[in-house]
Amino acid sequence: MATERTLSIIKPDATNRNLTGKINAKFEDAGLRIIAQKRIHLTPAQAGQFYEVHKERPFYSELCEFMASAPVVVQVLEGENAIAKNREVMGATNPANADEGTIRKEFALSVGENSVHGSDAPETAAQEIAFFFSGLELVG
Ligand code: RTP
Ligand code: MG
Repeated sequence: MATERTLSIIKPDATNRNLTGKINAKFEDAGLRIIAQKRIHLTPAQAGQFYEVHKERPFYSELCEFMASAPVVVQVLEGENAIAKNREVMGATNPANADEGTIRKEFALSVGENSVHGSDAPETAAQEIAFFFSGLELVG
């Protein structure tokens, strides 16, 4: 098994409800190490750039507006199979379909306001990490 890094975002619905610590505990309990973390308030344009791959999807403008509506916590998680493991801990995109014990089952409000983002593949993880962090900020 390979040690991987993945980009995680604690979204506005979760920072608004002071859930950062509870969400981080789930990552750490699953063996994911938080090797970089910062709280930022995205502009709609920055959110749009981050989610560029979704720009043709019907929910794109709603998603960008939501991601810029309040601060987010961006972080890099490291561990064995970190990308898949993080997605397992997050649960399904729509909380109605998420398994018991997952972040989205416990905390998400809706398919849009679903508390967390996680990269979906090694290439996107590398791009998304570089979007928010310099190499010096990653302390493994
Ligand atoms: P993420 O990228 O945030 O980790 O989530 P994901 O892979 O599970 O979902 P994805 O299909 O990549 O969608 C990105 C985010 O867009 C919002 N969304 N809204 N209203 C809708 O039908 C809808 N579908 C997706 C969610 O916030 C989702 O996480
Ligand atoms: Mg995705």
